[in-house]
Amino acid sequence: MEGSPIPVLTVQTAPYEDQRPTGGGGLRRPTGLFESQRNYLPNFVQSVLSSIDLRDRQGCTMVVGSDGRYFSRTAIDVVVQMAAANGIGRLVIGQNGILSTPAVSCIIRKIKAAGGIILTASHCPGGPGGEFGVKFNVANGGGFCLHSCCCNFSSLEWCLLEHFWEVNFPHHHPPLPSIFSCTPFHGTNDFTSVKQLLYLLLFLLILFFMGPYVRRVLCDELGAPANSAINCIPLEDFGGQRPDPNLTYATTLLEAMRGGEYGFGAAFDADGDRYMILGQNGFFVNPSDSLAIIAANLPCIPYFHQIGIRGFGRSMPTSTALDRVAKSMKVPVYETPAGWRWFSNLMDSGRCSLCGEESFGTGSDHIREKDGLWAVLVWLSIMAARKQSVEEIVTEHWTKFGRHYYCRFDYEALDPRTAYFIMRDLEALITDKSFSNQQFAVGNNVYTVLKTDSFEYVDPVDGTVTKRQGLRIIFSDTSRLIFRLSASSNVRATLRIYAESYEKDPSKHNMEPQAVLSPLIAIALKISQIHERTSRKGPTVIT
Ligand code: G16
Repeated sequence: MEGSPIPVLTVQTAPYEDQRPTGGGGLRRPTGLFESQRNYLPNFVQSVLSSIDLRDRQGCTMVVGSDGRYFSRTAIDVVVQMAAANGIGRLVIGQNGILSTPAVSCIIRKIKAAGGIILTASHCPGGPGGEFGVKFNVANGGGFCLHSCCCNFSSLEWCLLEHFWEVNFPHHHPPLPSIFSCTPFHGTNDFTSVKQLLYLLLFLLILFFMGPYVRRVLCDELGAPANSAINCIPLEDFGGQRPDPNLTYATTLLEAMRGGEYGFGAAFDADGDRYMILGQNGFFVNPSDSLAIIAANLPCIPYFHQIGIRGFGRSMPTSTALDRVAKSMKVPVYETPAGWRWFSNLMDSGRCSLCGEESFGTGSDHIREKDGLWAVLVWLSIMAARKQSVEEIVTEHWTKFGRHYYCRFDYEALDPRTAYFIMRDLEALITDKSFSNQQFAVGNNVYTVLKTDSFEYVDPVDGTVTKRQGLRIIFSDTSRLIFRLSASSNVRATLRIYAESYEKDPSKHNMEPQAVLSPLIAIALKISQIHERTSRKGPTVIT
């Protein structure tokens, strides 16, 4: 076997129209499509591999990991065989095929790989009836959006490799699949005080495939009791649960925390980039608040002593709570379109130290992905440094900066044409001159339109202009309504409505977000006519 060339097999194929890039970071579809459509996965993998310049591809190293969901092993087989035929020199694969998205980003950077392929559908359900997906990260560790190459080839090349799961290939040429421990590097902190805290604080983490990471980092290294981590064994169907860390789907955690026994609770999504934090009695930390609170407490985190705080980033729909903190710290804030990849340029150019999105993602420039476990470790560090509970930290933050009430309504699985026309008509309405200064009276509230636009992002690093990233209505009291179409949804469309309002008065900080935001939501429903036009009675998910 040593040094022997591996025969390459050429297979004819035809493009899939639905794999053309739509602006999302990768491909996410029902698992059944990957299983039943000929070459559905190989076509996309070929697009990914072809997007790497031939000179960079020959003999390079790539990282491969999955969230362990159903079809992952089959998919890794495909990736390995196609990588071999496409000249990749070495593949670094997670143990049992598992690596979280932040771990892939971290490993790519540490070992200077050309890129990585992550087999995950993130927070979407797994199993044969669930979803599957492929993401591609490039040499800086950040996610990449394929532009055009999905349909530019008519054949695929394979190397027929067998048994690479079991066999070590020390001298094989090419490739060298090396199995990598899936629990690397979380070294951005000093955890002495967190260790002390974990002896005092009963906490509960709900995990899907994050078990290996949590066991190693939180239980083995930091001494959290083993029984504080639940759902630790990676399952192909996530035990029938949806691995989506929010109040709608992480109900097991919510119920357990409501019992009052535990002081800290966290949930992750399947690929470990999203997280949700709950305090005792189920106290919910809104992700936009979490970002602002982490920003305000960065001096508790030793990593930021070393590198300094250069700037903050948030996606446009994320609440402006971060902006108040940034102003007080005299740190710039970059407002980007939704999606983590927009932060990459900012971090690569040294402009951004911490960033986040309302969709339960926070991270820093230690890697180029959002990092759920990192965010949990930061929260534990803040609690240890301040010797306060989750609720005390959040309410003190509101008292100091004011509270940004926030919620998001998702209308999922809409007919794409209907969703498109709703957005088109809404854009025409709100960008019409007659809409500015318009007043909306709802109950005792009157909202005056201050500014409207279709959000456009000018990348401060390379000057690239990206248009039509969501419709924004900003009212004179700084309340905001945002409408956008999801870029990561399936063949059906998802329309999201985001509502935000600001309350400075601490005596009004204990209200239910949906009650506070109901007048704004009423305006959103009225101007979009979404219920009338979709025959829906309400959103599918509220976060
Ligand atoms: C959604 C969220 C974005 C997020 C993206 C990818 O996009 O709104 O904030 O960046 O998912 O998340 P993940 O990496 O966990 O799959 P969209 O376009 O559907 O709103």
